[in-house]
Amino acid sequence: SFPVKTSRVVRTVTSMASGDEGAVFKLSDSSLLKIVKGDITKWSIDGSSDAIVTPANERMLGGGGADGAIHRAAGPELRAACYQVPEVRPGVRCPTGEARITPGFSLPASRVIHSVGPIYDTDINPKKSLANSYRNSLRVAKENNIKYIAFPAISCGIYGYPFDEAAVIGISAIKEFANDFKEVHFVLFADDIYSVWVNKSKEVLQKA
Ligand code: AR6
Repeated sequence: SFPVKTSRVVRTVTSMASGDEGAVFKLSDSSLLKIVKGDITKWSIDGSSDAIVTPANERMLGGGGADGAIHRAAGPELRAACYQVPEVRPGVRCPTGEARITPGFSLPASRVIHSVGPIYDTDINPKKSLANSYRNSLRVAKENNIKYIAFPAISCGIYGYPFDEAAVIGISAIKEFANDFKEVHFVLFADDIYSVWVNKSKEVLQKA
């Protein structure tokens, strides 16, 4: 599922093939959830109906973590496109729990969906905010005819969300949109998060 465009990507494919192929679950008769280890900036299925989700902040002009990596890989046009997104109040382009869409520019994926998860320690209702972040990302994707979408573990890095609870919320939200996508992927950077996601998917979904 990773595009073979540069030597860096080839290495990703090689390590995937020699190690873990990921885990596949059924969302519906016509759609799958795939959980893979990897770098979401490299992900694409067809470059036209696919999108990656970036775990953004409310300003939406880039940052660290996955969002920083995505902005670097997309190139400066992504920040320029984000800058054009209207502010809903000073310094806020995307309130927590909401989502916005831009082109992917130099990324292999066609679009980027910017969504803001909760800061776990300060959000009044982090469960609700995280569920909203997933649901609104999926809703925006659906409205834009996206058929393949990849998520990272939103809020599970800098924003400090506990992995177990985040996994259940993410997987359950995706299940609500079971008929709207051909494939939904989680592209997870680290072994510990990957294991939590696979185990929680076994609880919430059927193995494909
Ligand atoms: N591919 C996939 N997953 C990644 C990648 C990657 N290339 N890089 C990191 N991760 P984080 P948050 C994982 O911190 O907690 C930014 O500054 C990472 O290991 O990226 O929602 C934004 O601008 C972790 O499991 O997002 C916001 O200010 C997961 O992605 C803030 O961070 C999410 O970690 C958002 O924090």
